[in-house]
Amino acid sequence: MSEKTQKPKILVARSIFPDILERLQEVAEVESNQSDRIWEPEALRQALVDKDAAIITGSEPIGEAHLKTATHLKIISNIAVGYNNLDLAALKAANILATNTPDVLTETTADFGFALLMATARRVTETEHWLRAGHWKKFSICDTPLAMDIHHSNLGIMGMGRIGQAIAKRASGFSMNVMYHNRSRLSPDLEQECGARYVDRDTLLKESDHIILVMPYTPENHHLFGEKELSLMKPTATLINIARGGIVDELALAKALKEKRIFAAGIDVFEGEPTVRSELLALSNVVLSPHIASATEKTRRAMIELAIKNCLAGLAGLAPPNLIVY
Ligand code: 8YV
Repeated sequence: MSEKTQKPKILVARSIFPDILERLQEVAEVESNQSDRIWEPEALRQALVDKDAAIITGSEPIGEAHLKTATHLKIISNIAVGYNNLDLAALKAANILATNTPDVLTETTADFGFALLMATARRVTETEHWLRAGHWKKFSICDTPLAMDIHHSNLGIMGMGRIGQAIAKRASGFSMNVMYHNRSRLSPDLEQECGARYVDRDTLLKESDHIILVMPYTPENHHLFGEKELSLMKPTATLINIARGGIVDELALAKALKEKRIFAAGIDVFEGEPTVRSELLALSNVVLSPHIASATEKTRRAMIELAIKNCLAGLAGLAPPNLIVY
């Protein structure tokens, strides 16, 4: 705490809506980053030295090196549901709480997953580029870029948490046959509610017409989708990733797309984001988006509000609503 003001010192690592920042400034001494500059690890370490709390995003990795000099730090509040940017063992060792922002982004993220799936399978962006490039000279029944169907197709959901379940519910409106794979199986009631059946991973890979990745990124599933997994997919299948870039071996994916061993991919998250591999940029059968699955104003506001609520609760010695248990 700052002795002069008795207000807690909080780092807000990325730009947030000015009205929300102003409200936070009434109760805290805030170091903000409204210019959204990218943090070098050392600059982030220094910024944390005198802070009681930090509100960060998935783009700010926090590890032991940041924490050893952050002697006042009580809580790290992530503006994200995913928290693979946090070294939980280091946080635990330093007795620092961590929180995330689940629920408020579930439906928005599921909407986008579906949008990306549809854009990819129906070649929405690719055909728009084709039109803009002046290739549309005549109407043609079969000499037009032809797509893959969504309705009555097999959807495979990898990761059946809140977002996976929300995607499954949307799929029933398209009469899709939904299968899922997850660390643990849902209860029979929940499976019925989602209209989804549990299958092993290879069955999902082999039988799906569209696969969507929505599982958390952990060291165990790093490059889980590589050469071997892609080779099990149908040549007509699409792969959609709204989880984390590191789950897919991007070079293997680019090769499979180039050689038309799978039909297309829709990718919202990248291993080295915001840098996107030239191998992916060069392809037309991939829809690329800049990590925007949760990016509606309403949802981003809700995520920031929740991150602040978590942060202030932790600072007040109360249990934050979205404490990450480790
Ligand atoms: C975040 C996300 O906006 O919540 C997540 O895990 O991937 C996105 O909704 C992004 O990670 C910024 O923190």
